[in-house]
Amino acid sequence: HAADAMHTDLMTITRFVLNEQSKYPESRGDFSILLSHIVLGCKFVCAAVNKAGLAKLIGLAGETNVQGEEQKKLDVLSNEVFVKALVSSGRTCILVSEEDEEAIIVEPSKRGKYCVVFDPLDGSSNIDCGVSIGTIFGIYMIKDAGAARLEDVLQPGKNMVAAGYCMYGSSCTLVLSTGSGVNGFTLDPSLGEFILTHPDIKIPKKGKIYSVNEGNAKNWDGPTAKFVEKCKFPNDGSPAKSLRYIGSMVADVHRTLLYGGVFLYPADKKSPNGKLRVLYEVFPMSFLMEQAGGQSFTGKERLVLSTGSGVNGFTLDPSLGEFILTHPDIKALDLVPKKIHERSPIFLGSYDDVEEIKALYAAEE
Ligand code: AHM
Ligand code: MG
Repeated sequence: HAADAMHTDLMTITRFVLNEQSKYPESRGDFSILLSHIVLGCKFVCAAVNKAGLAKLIGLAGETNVQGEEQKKLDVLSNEVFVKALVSSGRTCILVSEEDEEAIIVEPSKRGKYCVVFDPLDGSSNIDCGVSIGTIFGIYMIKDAGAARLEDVLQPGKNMVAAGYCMYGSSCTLVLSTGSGVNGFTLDPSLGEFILTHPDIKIPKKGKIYSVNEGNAKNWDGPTAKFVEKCKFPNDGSPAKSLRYIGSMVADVHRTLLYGGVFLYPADKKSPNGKLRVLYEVFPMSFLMEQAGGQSFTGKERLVLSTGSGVNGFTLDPSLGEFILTHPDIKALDLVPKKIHERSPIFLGSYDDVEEIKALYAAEE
């Protein structure tokens, strides 16, 4: 039986990635080694998150630990674990973490060709009430690890070789793309292994859900406001969409990926660049969305015109007095970040729904 085979032929994440890599004869297994260190970090954070409530109780009883130190905050602890796991893999040269102001340039003796950008524990304001939180990561590869420079991570998201997230929810789920589709793995706690449970994830072409912090509505720009209005009061006979917003990007994006719909963190008057960070939030999630057949848009490009077949970007050439096509089909993954902690507005999800948002921004010009 197929079901029996599923239970006895376990496709672990390690086996899956080794299989994928074997398609490239030049591959020396570096990526698999790097990934196994990321997976270790995820397992550690998963265990720590599950014990968080308990640790608090123990902390209350014992006040401080043996060394007389206060309990480390979970996001600080997660960052330390990931940084150490990534450096000790011997496969990284530059690390950018949401928790660290500066990029970490790995010491020469431990360097490898990968740059990893990550948010070790996103949504940490949700920890104390037990809501799902997650780790987000993106991976770039450079040619010469010896000459690693900060510019090597200031690259558009489309140059990433892999991206993923791990969600610490009712189960622990790791979603990964190495550039050929998206696959989801669930941690089997009894084995301590991530098992392939969601092969080849494809986002529905159109969804029934929108996900946004509507408390910011008074500060939204026109196209964002129009889009959300349309979700609630569609004027084309389609049914109204449901609103789901957890306030934890990994959980909101995970639901969007599986059920379809859109997730947006738009610009507003108070935060003209939105809230989410380009390198380790916007890029990895956009990469996964595109790989799953959805799309991702920043809404930020001002010079956008509709040509009837989708949306294209044109820039006015003042010497010619003509609009020249410069950004065919503007995508979030085309952004080139200038700073490691740069922010951008983001609209991502089902292909058709994002297409609607793009059209509203195009009509604005
Ligand atoms: P954080 O990095 O400080 O945890 O903030 C990021 C989180 C995302 O997980 C989530 O999508 C967003 O902030 C929610 O923001 P808001 O509370 O403004 O809706
Ligand atoms: Mg974050």
